[in-house]
Amino acid sequence: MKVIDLRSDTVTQPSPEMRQAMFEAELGDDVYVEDPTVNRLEAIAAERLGKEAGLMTVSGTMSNLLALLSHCGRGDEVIMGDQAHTYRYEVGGPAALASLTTWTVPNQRNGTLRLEDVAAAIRGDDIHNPRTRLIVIENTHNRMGGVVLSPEYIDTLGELARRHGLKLHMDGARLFNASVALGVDPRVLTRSVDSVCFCLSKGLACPVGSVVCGSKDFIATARRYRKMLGGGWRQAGVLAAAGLVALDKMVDRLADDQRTARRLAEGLAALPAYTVDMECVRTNIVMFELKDPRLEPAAFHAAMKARGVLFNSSGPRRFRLVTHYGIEMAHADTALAALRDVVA
Ligand code: TLP
Repeated sequence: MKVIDLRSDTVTQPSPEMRQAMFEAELGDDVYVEDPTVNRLEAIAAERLGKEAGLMTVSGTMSNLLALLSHCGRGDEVIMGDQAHTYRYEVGGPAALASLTTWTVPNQRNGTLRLEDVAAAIRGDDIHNPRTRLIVIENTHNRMGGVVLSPEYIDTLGELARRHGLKLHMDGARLFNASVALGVDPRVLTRSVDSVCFCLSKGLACPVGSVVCGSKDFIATARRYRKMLGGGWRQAGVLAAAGLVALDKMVDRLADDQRTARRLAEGLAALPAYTVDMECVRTNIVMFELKDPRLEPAAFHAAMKARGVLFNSSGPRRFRLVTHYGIEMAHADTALAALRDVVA
């Protein structure tokens, strides 16, 4: 039985071209900043996002942590969404490793933070308060279902941050999914942020890696913190080589993942056992609820697994499907047939 793995776009396997590039990669010691393949990837990534410099890291989690460490000092406060990956899924790193306090404001259905909520969360100049330093946004927004923040919204938030002397970081783990969905250059989405990271190992299908970008000074600081965290990784060009192929060949195909996700969402919406918020289906993520009260979520999940369809849960009766390189339309149709079958 062919397993249709919709748990995440992190499960993607590198393309044959990536494997070949990894095999042939020119290497050096990246702690000495001498790996030519890593250096090339960092320069190209920074250029694609309109920033001065880039730094390749192990993961999205590490890139976000480096951004928090580099923008903030011990005891400072960061404003982020209550559904942000940095708040929910990064193992408490901001508190445990960066000594930061977090003020969460509610993520709206479209992934935004309301400007008035952010403004109200900024601390006044009072000796009792921690200093607010940073705002974090996420684009696309994972828990809100892969929704996309618009350039206009990001620009307005950027102005608000600057007015209050704050920095703005974008967790752009799936930034290219956002730029493809909007049909805009990624720079349009990053022009108002001080730093941004994106993942190589999600829709771009690399085996490992993320790149964080920002000013030269910011990256110099992040590079020191990366070393401190044990992330100085020597001949990392074997991984960066896949990243170079990804930036060249894997960005445009993200539109296919969007179409496959749409097909899944429309198929689910047509079945009375499920609900899907179609307005939130914008990229490669589909969130749906199991409405049928006869089925226990655990039994439903197990029945789908037995039919070879894997996905993660995202709430008591809420589930997430993620499309990616390796998931074709035919797989979506097979998954839909199974979803129909288990509630028949
Ligand atoms: N997300 C993973 C899980 O951790 C939930 C997934 O399967 O979606 N930012 C965002 C918006 C993410 O979705 C993720 C990974 C990260 C950061 C962290 O990236 P990694 O896994 O490389 O540390």
